[in-house]
Amino acid sequence: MTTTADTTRKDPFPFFQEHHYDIRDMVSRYAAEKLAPRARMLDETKEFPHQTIAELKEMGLLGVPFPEEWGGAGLDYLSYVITIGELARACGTTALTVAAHTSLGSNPIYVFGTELQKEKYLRRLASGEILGAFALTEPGAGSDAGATKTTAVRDGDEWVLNGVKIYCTNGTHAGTVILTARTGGEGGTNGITAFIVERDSPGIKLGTLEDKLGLRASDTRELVFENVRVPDENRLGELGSGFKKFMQTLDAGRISIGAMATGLAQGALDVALPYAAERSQFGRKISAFGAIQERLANAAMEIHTSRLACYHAAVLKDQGHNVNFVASLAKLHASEAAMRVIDSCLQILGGNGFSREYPIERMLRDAKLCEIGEGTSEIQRIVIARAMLKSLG
Ligand code: COS
Repeated sequence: MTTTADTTRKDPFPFFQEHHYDIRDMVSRYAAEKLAPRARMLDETKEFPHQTIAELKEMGLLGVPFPEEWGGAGLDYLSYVITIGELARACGTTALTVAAHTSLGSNPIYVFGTELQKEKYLRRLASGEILGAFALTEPGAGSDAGATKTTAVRDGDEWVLNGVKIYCTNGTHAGTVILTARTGGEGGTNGITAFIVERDSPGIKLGTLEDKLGLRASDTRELVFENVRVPDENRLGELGSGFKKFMQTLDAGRISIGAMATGLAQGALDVALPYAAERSQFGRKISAFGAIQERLANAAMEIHTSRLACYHAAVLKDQGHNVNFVASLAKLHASEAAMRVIDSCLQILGGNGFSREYPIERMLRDAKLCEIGEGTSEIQRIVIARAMLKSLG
């Protein structure tokens, strides 16, 4: 079957270096051969993809943007964003699992961690020995991330954590959880500190495992912290700096959610394009109808602009720029475009698109998360508008 995978692989990007083409080809091939055939089963059984994670570990894809000295692949953020896009093209669950592990569960330790924390945790995370999770959201602190109620109270050389975190991706299977807790003050974001907690620490209880619309085999878990003791050496950064560290982490993470949305949209077009070229109605291939051509062209345009926005943000991040504004732009555009593209591709297939025999209905369900996770579209618009207003001085 001819797919747009072949077309895009030939497309050169002016800012790609050889290793970007290499990783794109490697992940794309792996995703088409191994992930695509498993994706429906994962969606139906909701079974966490342990086998896939083991394979990704072997391929060095669980620590793409981290230096080799810390167990990573020694590549850049653009390589990581390319990886997430190609994984999502075949399996959204796998892409989200890797994204949460890498940019949320591991990157804060790489960026903000002490040498000891990197030695103890980053090496194992980046090599894929353990998975990482990130716990920010609470029942009363969703978009309003600063409303964190989880507390950390100092007791000698330790901190005692109490609280409830929800929607922790990889929460069940992670080796470490990076979380925020209130360490002082009655409110406000300056009383929040970040900690690295070992997932099997006494006092961590597994709460609800979410049953979701999409990304059904991705592990989304409530974690309950009851008098969990964490050594002060596991505090990630200065006291009171946790909110800002998490915001910076999300700035980078949002690029990968944009890439995931783009990959899902590409995955839908990969199915709809050859379908339109092969399917006949009224004595003609449906690709001969203007209505179908318009859908195909719009899908290609939206995917192209989404991909460029995500790659642009990733390159700026690799160059050391603040990506707050461009990451939100990329995520917002790519996630909303993905919903339009996948819906349109589903429409091209008509009844077949609505059927579970084809993967597009799953991609539509999976893509919805990209408009919500790591900050809703409403939050992205707040971030973008505030950045523009701030630039006025
Ligand atoms: N990088 C560094 N610092 C940041 C920052 C960023 N991206 N965003 C905000 N800050 C700083 C601000 O500069 C401010 O610093 P000062 O106190 O020194 O002035 C502080 O953090 C508080 O910022 P702000 O007043 O903007 O906080 P708000 O409570 O208004 O919240 C939003 C800001 C809405 C952007 C934030 O709550 C958010 O991103 N919410 C969505 C959370 C989310 O994505 N959840 C999904 C989790 S996925 S597991």
